[in-house]
Order: sequence, then C-alpha cells, then structure tokens
Amino acid sequence: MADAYDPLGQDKSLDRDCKTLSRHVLEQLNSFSPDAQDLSALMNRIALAAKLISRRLSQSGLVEGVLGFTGDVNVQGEEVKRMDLYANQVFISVFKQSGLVCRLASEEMEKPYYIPENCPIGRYTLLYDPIDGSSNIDINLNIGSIFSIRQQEGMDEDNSASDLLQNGRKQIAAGYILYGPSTMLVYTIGTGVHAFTLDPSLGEFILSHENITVPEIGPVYSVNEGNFWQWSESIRDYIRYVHRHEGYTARYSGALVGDFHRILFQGGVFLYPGTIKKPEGKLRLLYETAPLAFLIEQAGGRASTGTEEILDAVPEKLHARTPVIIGSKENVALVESFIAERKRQEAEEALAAK
Ligand code: P6P
Repeated sequence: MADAYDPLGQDKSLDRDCKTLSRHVLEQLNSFSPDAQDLSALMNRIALAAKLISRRLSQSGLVEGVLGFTGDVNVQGEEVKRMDLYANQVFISVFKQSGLVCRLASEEMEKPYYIPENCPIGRYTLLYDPIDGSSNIDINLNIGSIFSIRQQEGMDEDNSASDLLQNGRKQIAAGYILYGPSTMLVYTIGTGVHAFTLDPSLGEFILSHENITVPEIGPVYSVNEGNFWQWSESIRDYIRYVHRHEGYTARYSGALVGDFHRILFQGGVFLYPGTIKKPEGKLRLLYETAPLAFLIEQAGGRASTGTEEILDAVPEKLHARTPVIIGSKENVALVESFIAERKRQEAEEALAAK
C-alpha cells in the first residue's frame, strides 16, 4: 500500500481537497493576472449558485413552497415552476456586489438584467438556463443549470444586448451543474473540460475528473422518439438505421444536462431536431446549445445544427433556438450523413423533374 504521505509529509488527500474550482481556473490559465483572478472569482460565484440551488433541491420534498408552479408563463411560453424563479434569482444574487458581471441573460427573463453597481466595471455577461429540465423536479429526477460567459462588448444604451448576437466562439467560459445523486459542476475555459463534485461536508466543489474526453464513437442515441411523426425524412432515416443495427442503445431522460453528461462520459449522440411545431428545434442557442457545443468541442466531440457547426451559428435574437446534434464525432457524422443523403436525393429529383 503506497504511503499516503509524500516525502514532504503532506497528506495526498489533503492536496486533492484543496483542488478547488477557483484554484483550478488559475492553474489552467497559468496566471495570477487581474483577468485570471476575475475569471477565477466568477467561477467561484457560479459554484456558490450551484450550492444554493443544490441545497434547495435537497429540501424540495420537505419544505413548503419549493415545488409546483408559480402560475406564470415565461418568455418561452412555458409554465414557470417555483424552482425556475428561485434559481434564476440565485444567479442574480450571487453576482451582486461582485464587480464582475454587469449583465445577465436568462431563459427566464425576456430582456437581460443589469446589476447597476457592477456596470460598467464588470466586463462579463452571464447567459444561463437556471434550471434545465424542470419537468423532472417534481419526480425527483436529475436536472441541471447551464451557463455561458461572454465579454460585454460596448454599452447597449437601449438594452438591446446586440453584442450578444454573435457566434459561440466568442464564449470565454461555459459549463453546467448536474443535480444528480451527487452535484457536479463541469466547465471549460478553453483549456479542456473538467468536472468538480460537491463535497457537502466541506461545502466545496472538489476536482473529480480532469481533461475529460468524449469517446470517438459510442452506443447511446438520445432523442425523444415521440416526435418521430414531426421529423424530416433524413432524421427518420437515421432512427430507422439505429433501429436495425446492433450496437445502439436509447437513453432519454427529458433533461438535457443529464442526457448530455451521459454522452460526454460514455459517447454517443444527443439530438433535438427541428419538428413541425418547432422547425428550429426546442433548445436555445445562447444559453443551452452553444455552451454545450463549447464543452463537447473541448472534449474532442462535435456539435452541429445539421447544416453548420453550432459554434458558428449566429442568433438573430436573444432567445433564438437551433436544432442540435451533439456528441461523439463519428455518431454526429452518421446523423449528418443521412441529412446529406436526403439533400442529394432531393437535388437529383429536382434535376430529373426539369
Ligand atoms: P421534450 C426540458 O424542458 C428541455 O428544455 C431539455 O432539458 C430537454 O432536453 C428537452 O426540453 C426535452 O424536450 O420535447 O423531449 O420533452
């Protein structure tokens, strides 16, 4: 049994417990510059938000007023759950008096929210889905929060936040929190993908997985097959293919963060294609598919709308949606091959019809 103590007499498990998120960011940036310190502090505040939300969720079955609906409908036209509102407010509150984040854009808010005391010093914008998969809350299944950090470029006097309507390669950091059997925070600042697990006894997120890479190919396909009737023929062709070939397994929880997390670790593909009711798909670009696309590319995978890389997509509005095909390179390419084949057939038919 290797000695748990190194020659310097330091307990190795102590060093592991000191690998906190804020320290990791500074190590990844290999810098103690003011910008590095700002990003480290910013990630630490996100960790605080995660702990507050995780604590609330752990009480949800026991404390009045945590579960259920508020009776309101959000900008997406979706019924708002109490937990959505609470989590949305948590992210705002943790950045007050921070001098870091001037503006927050959330799935739950039609317009960005400004924290006056942080503007214009705070050069960062936080884009987030405070609770993703909230339909799972009432049945105690996993849910998540998704975040993306961008530089605030210019002061939008009319609160149009037009500087946010740029592609996903403008992201400085991105990640998610998975509220599952344990609470995990997974993030990237462009130097790989790293996961931290909350140690409730410490109240700290501790590094648990460093430099995560998604397998080149995987068995999982994750999609809501109840939408089969609404899909294009190319997506139907893909589903027919995986139904008829060995080596595939369907996994779908109805909560994007958990389904993505499985793909990140086990390989495969998650897809939410366009449908008759939602031709652009259901998932939002700026605070759902773009952050996850940043992560998957950093982990060696891919994210496509079916016609372009998600990270190249430019939104026309804050709450723009995109179709999404995301996961292992080979699995994403297989889905795209059915899209390309249909396009080829349609072009041939059009030519023949002339
Ligand atoms: P559907 C949850 O409402 C969500 O935004 C994602 O977390 C999830 O992947 C998707 O919608 C599920 O949508 O149409 O399959 O219920």
